[in-house]
Amino acid sequence: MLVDRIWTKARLLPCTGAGAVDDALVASLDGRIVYAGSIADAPAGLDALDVHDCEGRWITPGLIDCHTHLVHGGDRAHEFELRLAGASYEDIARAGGGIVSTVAATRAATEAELVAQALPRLDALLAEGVTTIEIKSGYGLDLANECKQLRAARELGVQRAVNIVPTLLGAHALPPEARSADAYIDLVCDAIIPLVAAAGLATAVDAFCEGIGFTPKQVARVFTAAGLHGLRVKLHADQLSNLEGAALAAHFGALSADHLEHTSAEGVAAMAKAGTVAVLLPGAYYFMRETKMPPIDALRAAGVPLAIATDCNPGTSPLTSLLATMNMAATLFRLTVDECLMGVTANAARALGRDDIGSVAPGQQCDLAIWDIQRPAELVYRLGFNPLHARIVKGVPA
Ligand code: DI6
Ligand code: FE
Repeated sequence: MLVDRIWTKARLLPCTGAGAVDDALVASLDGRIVYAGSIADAPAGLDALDVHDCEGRWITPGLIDCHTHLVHGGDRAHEFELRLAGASYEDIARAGGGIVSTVAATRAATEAELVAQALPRLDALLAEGVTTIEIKSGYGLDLANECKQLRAARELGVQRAVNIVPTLLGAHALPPEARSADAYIDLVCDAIIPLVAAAGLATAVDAFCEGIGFTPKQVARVFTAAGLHGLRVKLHADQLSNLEGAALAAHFGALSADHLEHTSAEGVAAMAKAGTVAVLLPGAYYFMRETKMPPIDALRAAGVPLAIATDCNPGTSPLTSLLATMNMAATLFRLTVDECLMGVTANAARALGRDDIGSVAPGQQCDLAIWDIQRPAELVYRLGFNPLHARIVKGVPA
């Protein structure tokens, strides 16, 4: 059988649930994996014009950052200084800073400017083996500007070899011109969701369920509208307080509930029942100097899949390293190495509703990361060191 490319003499961490394979080979044809396993078991006659000798390096699935706010105008370095001087995130938000200041900068930027500002952040992630990134809107907060942000996200996938998964986060914050939160939710449900769905600009709808965000009732309206327009849902849930966001997300069959620092036992049980993925965001926990950990043991015991992501955003997680995020998940949240690696591959794919990426197995899209390491734990263990050797997207070295 003649295929497009073969990577051979590798060690393979397939992230399928099966164990690592020594003396491994991966073959791709038309952007898909056609064989992944031991060299000895490969089909006889498997050949390609392009054969890469991996010299014992490790192959993992390309990494997936399943929760980011990568596209936005400006930064909030000054707000960081204010927080260092003692102001709280909520103080700053109530005083008109916080999310709303990023909204002003995002509205003022053109689509091309948003792309240009996001590219260095994107490149930092790609340099560490990321092949898929979820990108949320949520700094436009009106129809034109939410669409501008989502189009900028899509354009990033044209300018770089990466899969972009766009999410509409219309219900992120109250825009300054809104008459009331309910009036803004009307706009999200009646105008923004239908038009974004019709234009194919997003595959899921997210919301910020929080005292400084939207109430569970308002989120329920947003999720109902999303369902009517064929979009999946996910939720910023229980980050700063427990509004039973995890249970709400699960009730709507959410792909994921994210953050979860204050999630209750009922919330965990509801997620387990609904198959909702827990997306842990240790970067936000770190930058906010939180002390309340998500209920990791309970999530584990209930069998809720754990994903981890950067939450890259200008306010609470200005983080563009998924390797550092894995280290934080291990050090701060005590995830095992295996949980960290599944959290940025197979479980991250699941949090995005994708069954075609996140593992190295026949039929999967051929997105790979090849690493100069002796054992997978090295990807979690170091901080500020990048052992990426090569990144492959849809079967092509990127
Ligand atoms: N939770 C977060 O951590 C980010 N958004 C959200 O809903 C923060 C976004 C920001 O501060 O700009
Ligand atoms: Fe977020």
